[in-house]
Amino acid sequence: MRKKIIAIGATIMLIGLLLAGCGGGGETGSQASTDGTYKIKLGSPLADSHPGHDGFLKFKELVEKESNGKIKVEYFPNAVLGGDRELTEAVQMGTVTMMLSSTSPVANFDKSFYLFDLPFLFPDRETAYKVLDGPVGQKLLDNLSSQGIKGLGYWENGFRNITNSKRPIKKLEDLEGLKLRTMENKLHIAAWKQLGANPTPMAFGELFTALQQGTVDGQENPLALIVSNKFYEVQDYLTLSGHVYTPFVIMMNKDFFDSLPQDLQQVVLDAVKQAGEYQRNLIKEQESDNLKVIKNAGVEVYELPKEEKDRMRKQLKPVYDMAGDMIGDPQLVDQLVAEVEKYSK
Ligand code: KDG
Repeated sequence: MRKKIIAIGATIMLIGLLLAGCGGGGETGSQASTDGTYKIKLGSPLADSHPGHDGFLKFKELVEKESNGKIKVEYFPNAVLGGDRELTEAVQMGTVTMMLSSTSPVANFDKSFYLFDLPFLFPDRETAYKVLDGPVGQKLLDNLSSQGIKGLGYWENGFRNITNSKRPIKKLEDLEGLKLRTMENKLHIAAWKQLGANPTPMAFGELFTALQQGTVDGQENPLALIVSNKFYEVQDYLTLSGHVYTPFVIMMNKDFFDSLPQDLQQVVLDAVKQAGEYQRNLIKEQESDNLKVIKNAGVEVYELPKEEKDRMRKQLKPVYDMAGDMIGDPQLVDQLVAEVEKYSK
């Protein structure tokens, strides 16, 4: 009997050790270890061929150097720890310390994030940067704290473009009935319905297979993701529509961030900012090469004319009207629109 109890005890201890080693539930908040160092378990849903990966390598290098080795970053790219939703939940629980997500699925955690899902909002990426790095962007980051998340900053996902394997999309009517994968976001779904498409929300991790098997006709994403996840290999047409600008938001477990001494908090914030500038530049630099990769693979490429963008914007009026209610803060929408106007002059 005694032997049996000892064996059970040893098994429980072993499971505990394994869980701790895997960054399991016991690691919530991951405060300082006994030697005063901190470990950031960093998960990225991006492929290691995406500039977001270079951004995280830069973040790791900066944080480890500037903290004089007091912070160590253990980095897991290629969605090995999960996609946007799983990683956001893991960061809330503290089983993952830090991650990146498109802002659109984050609206399921804090509805103010629907703000960036308004189609044709930003005229160019410079305006987007100014708004994101200004008071409106900061307000949204602060809103995450009620979810147990510290919002650290924004990097670039980018302007989204439509790909599909049915037909060229040159005008609004061409979208009619197109089975289009969207992010899991009510505003995106409403917008695509309003434009006549048949939106199918789906996790990003399932998308390549869905396109390959024809479960959906198409999808929409920035060029960097179309290339790094090889969607161009299973799609025939690309329309440069730039219909919405999606940022990436960098998030950290709030208890972990709060447990850092102030100087190390600043090291983390500065590294996110610096690595973000680096990542934004890489995306810009690689844009024309990405387009070449897509064209060379035999994909037909179209530029959506301005008149068609204007027609789509007009068609989307009911969606803009309902956005205020979805976001639950009409003043914030007004502030955003005013900032966009101010910066885009
Ligand atoms: O790994 C990519 C994901 O982070 C995802 O957010 C990208 O924009 C995206 C999408 O379409 O899901």
